[in-house]
Amino acid sequence: MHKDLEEDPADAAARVLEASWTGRHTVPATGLYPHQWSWDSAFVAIGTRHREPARARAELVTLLDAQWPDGRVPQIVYDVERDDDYAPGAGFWGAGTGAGLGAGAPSAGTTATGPAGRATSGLVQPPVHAWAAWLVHCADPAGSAREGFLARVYPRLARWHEYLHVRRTGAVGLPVTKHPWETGTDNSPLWDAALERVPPQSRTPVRRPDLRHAGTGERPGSRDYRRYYRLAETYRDAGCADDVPVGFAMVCPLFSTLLAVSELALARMAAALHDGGRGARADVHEAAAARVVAAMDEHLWDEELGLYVALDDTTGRTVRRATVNGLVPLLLAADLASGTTGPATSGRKVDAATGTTAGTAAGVGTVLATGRAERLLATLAGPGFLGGGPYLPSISREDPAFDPALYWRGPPWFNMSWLLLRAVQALGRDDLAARLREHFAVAEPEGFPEYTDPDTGAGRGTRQFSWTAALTLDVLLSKETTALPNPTPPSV
Ligand code: 2M8
Repeated sequence: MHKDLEEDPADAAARVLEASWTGRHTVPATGLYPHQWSWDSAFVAIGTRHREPARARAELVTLLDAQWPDGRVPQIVYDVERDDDYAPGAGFWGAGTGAGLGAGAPSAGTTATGPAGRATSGLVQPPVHAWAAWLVHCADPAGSAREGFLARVYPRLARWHEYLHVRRTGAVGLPVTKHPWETGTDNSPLWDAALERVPPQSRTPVRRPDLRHAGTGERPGSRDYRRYYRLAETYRDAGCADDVPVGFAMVCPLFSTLLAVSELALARMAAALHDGGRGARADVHEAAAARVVAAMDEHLWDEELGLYVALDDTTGRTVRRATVNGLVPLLLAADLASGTTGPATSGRKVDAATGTTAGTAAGVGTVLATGRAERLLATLAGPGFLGGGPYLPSISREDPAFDPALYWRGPPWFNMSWLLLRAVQALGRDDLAARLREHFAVAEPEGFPEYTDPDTGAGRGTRQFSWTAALTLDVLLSKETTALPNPTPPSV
């Protein structure tokens, strides 16, 4: 396009989202990912809320309409018309045929069943939804109130978290993922050792329509895919019941952090709904968040690496790899419960200037243990991450698996830059915030790629990727400096 005719980046981002909107939800990418994905929709709503708040609300409501009776929010809600374009498809889960798990099969023993009439995967994804719902509400409180949005989504989100707390909590009191697809960071080296134990054979033939849209050097290999299928088959054949071991049970610091932030978002919603006499209890959610963070602090912290690591719930051993997943807990270093960057009114105190925490009382606002925030900031600024190149890599440049092109094994992702941006903004670290914003400056020129090269910022994976566009829109338009802001006052 001629320079004079160049589009405003926010308009360009909004156009990507418009093009991927199906009328009920937004697809992550029209070619590679033609269905509704769980955490993608949450990130999409965070961006869409600025220009189309009603659409952002609809995005989340559509996803929650596919919630299973047991409370889980599925990884994928299939568009059965496009079942050949992505694998595994709805048929794999027995859905779309009217007889399978994702189509509301009758319950047998511990077998879980999907929502009637909806074709879904039986897996889940990281619980960023309640946080997204709160941000969506804050952007347009009047529209949200008109639609009764909070009252509509709060009970479903609370049941989703309850599913994670009750059915998915492992030996150390943290949520367990049953498949790399559940972590959202599928190909991360954090899952390598556990995946090695899974036989690389599946009964279902592996189809790879994804390779029509991205290079083989950018996507997981065929051996990994056979293991992915094998694991998914095992879980499916056990009726997606969570008391049957499937051979993969991993605790992830990213997943756990998002659960804690989302619990605090539920606490904000409960407080907002309380006036309406709906009986929602903020203190219950705050206590749940505090429990998750205390368990992370006790079981996932790696003093030598200076960040949080994953844990194999089967062996009880940590996976000592430095990845961006382990930096995301920095979100919990600011006082999220009060919605300010000042010291917490309860719990551990944070020094807003240094980001350090002090005190050890189990609190609900600022919850990371003493000194952790400072260490995390140093690791983020250090040679493995922002100190080693212009953009935030998905794993440390010092990790032996670091690969600048391979999906989740090096390339920077925009959702990770966004999560860390929110964290450092709340801690008043404008220097690091400016560094993270640089990633969003390449989004529009590179065609809103799925991820980028860590050194040049060149686009990788698919293009016109929805969460890249949505989070770019948020970075351009949001004035919030905390993860859990207060609702925008009506303009006069
Ligand atoms: C990627 O994961 C899917 C499986 O869920 C895949 O590789 O086919 C991941 O990047 C995941 O985080 C994302 O939600 C999904 C859709 O964008 O794609």
